[in-house]
Amino acid sequence: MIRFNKARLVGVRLVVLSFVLAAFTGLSAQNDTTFVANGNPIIKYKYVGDPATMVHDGKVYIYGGHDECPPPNEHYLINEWCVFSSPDLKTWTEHPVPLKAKDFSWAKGEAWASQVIERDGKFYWYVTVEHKTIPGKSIGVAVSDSPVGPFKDARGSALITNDMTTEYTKIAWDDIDPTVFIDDDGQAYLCWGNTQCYYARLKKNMIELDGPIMPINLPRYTEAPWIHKRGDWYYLSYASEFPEKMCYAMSRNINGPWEYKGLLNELAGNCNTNHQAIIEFKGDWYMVYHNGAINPFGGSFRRSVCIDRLFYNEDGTIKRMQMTTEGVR
Ligand code: FUB
Repeated sequence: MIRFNKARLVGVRLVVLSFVLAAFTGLSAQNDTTFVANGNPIIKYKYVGDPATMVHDGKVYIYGGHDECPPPNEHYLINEWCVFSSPDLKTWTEHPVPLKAKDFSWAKGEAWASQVIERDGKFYWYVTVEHKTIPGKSIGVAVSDSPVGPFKDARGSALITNDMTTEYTKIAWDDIDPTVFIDDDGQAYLCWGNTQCYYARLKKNMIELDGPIMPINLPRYTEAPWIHKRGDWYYLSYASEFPEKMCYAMSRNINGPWEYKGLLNELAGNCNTNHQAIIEFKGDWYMVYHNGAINPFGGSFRRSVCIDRLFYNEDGTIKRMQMTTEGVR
């Protein structure tokens, strides 16, 4: 039998209370908070989903949405995005909340998936939000001089709205989950979509499209595209079916054709989405994703960020990732 003395009980209650406060009260991080990851999930004091990663100046940055839906409710309640940085994937710092969905004056709210990229010393954050006047989800872009913000709306209007893609699908939630990629020749691309995957060129200013929206047809595509490059291969990983598994395709050209290569990750534990990001850091490759593993409230709408190693075969294909509770360090 486990015996708690009074002081220990007070300590346990304080931990539980701070978790509940961080997770469900809508209180935003105000100061830097440093913690050491102890296996997966790496962030245990609040729920964060849809991790997007960036490596910059020797540090890994994770950007994700703060899942705030209190149990027993089961829906997305995400008002703000969070940012975490680490020099070694072990010691992490959460920085003050750098961006909220309502920082976009034209948005109703709903901070869904996003990604940050650096260009010429500025950081561009592509986000999914619900538009106030154009029904459906939209993609906006915010900018900052620092990877940890604060970020501000870079355009004053949405970059992508639902009415721009109705020739491909009539649903209101297809324009979500932006991923951004800058090719070796400096050309930037935005790729996104639910049900249908889209991509378009971005101008050098990173805040305007530079050409038409084009479809990418991928087998059993659901959402969450992520583009990365290794050697001469381009990789497009994505969530497939529902509940989601991660799949991927490869190409020698960013414009395709994309060849489907199969499963990258099985269903994430206790969560119907998986939302991956892939990075190379200090010579090793990692997949950052979410699951619903935190007891007792974790689940599809209270998600947690995990990191595991990714390994390639000689021919450039990727080995099936193994999700672990031990994590990477
Ligand atoms: O966080 C809301 C949605 O859940 C994201 O946009 C999808 O990728 C899924 O993870």
